[in-house]
Amino acid sequence: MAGRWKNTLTENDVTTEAAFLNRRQIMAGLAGVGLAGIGGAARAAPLQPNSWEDITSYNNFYEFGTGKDDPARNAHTLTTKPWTVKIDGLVDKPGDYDFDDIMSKMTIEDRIYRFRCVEAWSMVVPWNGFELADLLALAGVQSGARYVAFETLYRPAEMPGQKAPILDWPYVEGLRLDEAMHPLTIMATGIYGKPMPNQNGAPLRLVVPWKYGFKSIKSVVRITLTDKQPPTTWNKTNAREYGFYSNVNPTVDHPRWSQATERRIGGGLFAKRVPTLMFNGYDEVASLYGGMDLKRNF
Ligand SMILES: Nc1nc2c(c(=O)[nH]1)N[C@H]1C(S)=C(S)[C@@H](COP(=O)(O)O)O[C@H]1N2
Ligand SMILES: [Mo]
Repeated sequence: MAGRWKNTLTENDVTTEAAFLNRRQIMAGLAGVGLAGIGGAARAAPLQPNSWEDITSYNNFYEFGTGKDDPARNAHTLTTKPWTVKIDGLVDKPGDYDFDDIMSKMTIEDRIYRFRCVEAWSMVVPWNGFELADLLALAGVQSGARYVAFETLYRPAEMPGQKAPILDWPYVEGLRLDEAMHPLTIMATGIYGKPMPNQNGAPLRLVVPWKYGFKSIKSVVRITLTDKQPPTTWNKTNAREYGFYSNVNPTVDHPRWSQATERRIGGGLFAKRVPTLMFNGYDEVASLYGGMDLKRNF
């Protein structure tokens, strides 16, 4: 359990973003924090984290209902101990990885990230978690792997939303291997130094801050390395509206609404919408998409 709850900051401790800057982020100089003067990040809205209340009461987690307040109300039924993550496919060491065992091997960091839902609302979340690349290294990625597929728990007895065919359960997501290996991509295991609340995807969920929120799959039980682009839930539901990449892009509108601006949760009833930034402000990922037509590969 070494390091599991080494981040004991509470909400009250987070007065400035500097409180959450850790050494690794400073060294990297690019880990998505709003350091003035570093590239596009300087243009981004200041990273004043949303409150614990905002982050844990306004959620999308259709396994517990489709209303924004349903997950907070219903997700207490989810049991997360014991929890195993099956890592399989093109890896050297496939198997069932115990959550506590994973935690004992990973370095838990603080990452304050902007979070932008495809529905055009946003938050700033002070996550705790580890880099997905470190977990994949544990399993040993084989040379033929090109994509990573993710799967959420399927347990209708504890996830009442799964009793209705709202989505094609279990919820699945996917990344290209280079996206998965990018240092900004984390498996989040907590918020504000507390274990991940059920409604936010306990005990561990993906966070890919430059992509729309639905890519950040919750309560992950399986990670599969493959050589083919995996199916993804919202793309299966409506391929015209939700692509595989789903990078935040203010110049590519959703067929039914503009993506140029966003509503920051917690800003109050009369808060102005703020401009949405390309890659949600994480310009350092642009090189992953060199030569790609991002209007076609939305
Ligand atoms: N398994 C699962 N993961 C999911 C979802 C879901 O319904 N089921 N919703 C997605 C969407 S649309 C968003 S915006 C984010 C919301 O994360 P949050 O509730 O922690 O803000 O979770 C994503 N991950
Ligand atoms: Mo979303």
